Amino acid sequence: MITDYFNIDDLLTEEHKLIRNSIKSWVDKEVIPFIDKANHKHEALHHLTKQMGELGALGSFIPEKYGGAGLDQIAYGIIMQELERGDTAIRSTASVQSSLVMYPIYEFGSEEQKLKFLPKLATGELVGAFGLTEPNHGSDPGSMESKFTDEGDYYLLNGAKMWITNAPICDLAIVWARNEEGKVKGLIVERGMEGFTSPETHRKWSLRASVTGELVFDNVKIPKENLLPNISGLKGPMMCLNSARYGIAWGAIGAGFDCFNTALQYSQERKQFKKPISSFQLTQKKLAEMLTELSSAQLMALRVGQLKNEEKATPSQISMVKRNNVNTALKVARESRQILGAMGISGDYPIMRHMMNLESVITYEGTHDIHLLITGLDITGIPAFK
Ligand code: TGC
Ligand code: FAD
Repeated sequence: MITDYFNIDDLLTEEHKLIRNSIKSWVDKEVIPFIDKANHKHEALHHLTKQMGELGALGSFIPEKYGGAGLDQIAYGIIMQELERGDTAIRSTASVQSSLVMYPIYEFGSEEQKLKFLPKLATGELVGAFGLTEPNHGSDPGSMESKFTDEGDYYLLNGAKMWITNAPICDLAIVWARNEEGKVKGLIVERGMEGFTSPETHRKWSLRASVTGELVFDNVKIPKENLLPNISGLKGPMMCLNSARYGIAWGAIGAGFDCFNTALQYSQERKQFKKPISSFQLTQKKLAEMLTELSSAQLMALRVGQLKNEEKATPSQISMVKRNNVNTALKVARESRQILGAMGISGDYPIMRHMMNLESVITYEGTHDIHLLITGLDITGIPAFK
């Protein structure tokens, strides 16, 4: 098995390595033996969320005062990498909870909101969701239609969000909607509020061990203390996305290496024409190119992590690494599947499952093309998406 061609371990702290080993052992024991069946049955492994809380994998970068683990950004990345080696669905739950629910409450919330929600989100006692995408607005969230009005004692929320990870099972959702002045604001919508429903989206061929759904608001009364007070504008959800996209860049490495190592081992064992298929030049070309691209993805993720630790990472750098690393993992999954021949489509191996999952990852948190255009804007100063 090869996972570190450039001795990146030498750049990690002992704490980083300990964290990686503990998440890796947990994934080997609690995720890998059960995940193929969960995908076939289109069922989520909900009981894993609390276990991730015990491991410190929910809100790892949130200060300990609020129940987080108080770890740095590289530790967060390593956690996402190891979780996604198991399955994207597991990493998705951890990234939504950490970057899209705990992060906005921590960055934009009142002290009361932080104390009320963060410790229970950190343990997994509460499950959160993040509502930005709408039926008519995916890549262009700035045109969102969800809105709320000030009714004196409370806000009245109307609208709908679509394709929301963990919507059907969430206890609370961070929902982005416009106020009467047209400003985008964040609201904490809690399960049980009248008029709030969250139907499940069925028949997915990707992320089958994750629950996806809608968030529907029909005259939902939101207590005024549930408005996130310290943010206004699209910048709010976009800052959350910076954190989640960074984690995804690491997560993709985990899925990619799982495919690569499966293909490497298979190619050494499988014989055709009386020789291991790893001895053929075309197989070696595939393996060499995959390892080159995965190593480059690792180095990019680590560097963005260092910049994030110094609060210097730009949104465009994060877009570039999310796009590059997810695309790399998807290409590696496709090449690895070919090395296994027919066996590549079997649930006996993880490759096809990772490939199908990565087809969502290349779309969510900003599509492959939107991230390219963000880089284009950064280079030229011209937004080509408008
Ligand atoms: P634009 O006019 O460029 O910006 C509006 C305001 O937002 C600010 N901003 C950012 N701030 C921080 N970080 C970023 N990355 C930011 N991007 C924009 C910007 O400075 C401006 O602020 P201000 O103060 O001047 O008003 O916005 P636009 O409407 O032109 O859109 C730009 C675009 C297309 C790049 C952006 O909207 C985009 O990235 N679209 C993709 C949407 C997306 O990623 N959706 C993800 C939904 S969540 C999800 O998929 C979760 S999956 C989770 C899982 O299961 O793991
Ligand atoms: P569209 O925006 O309609 O794009 C369709 C195609 O058009 C894409 O190829 C896109 O690149 C292209 N395109 C769009 N605009 C341009 C342009 N200007 N120039 C060039 N090409 C363009 N959202 C949340 O808010 N919360 C979640 O928890 C969440 N979880 C998700 C889970 C899953 C499994 C999936 C699949 C999605 C999830 N999403 C979530 C939604 C996700 O963020 C959106 O699907 C994504 O942002 C793209 O939006 P869209 O699907 O509406 O595609």
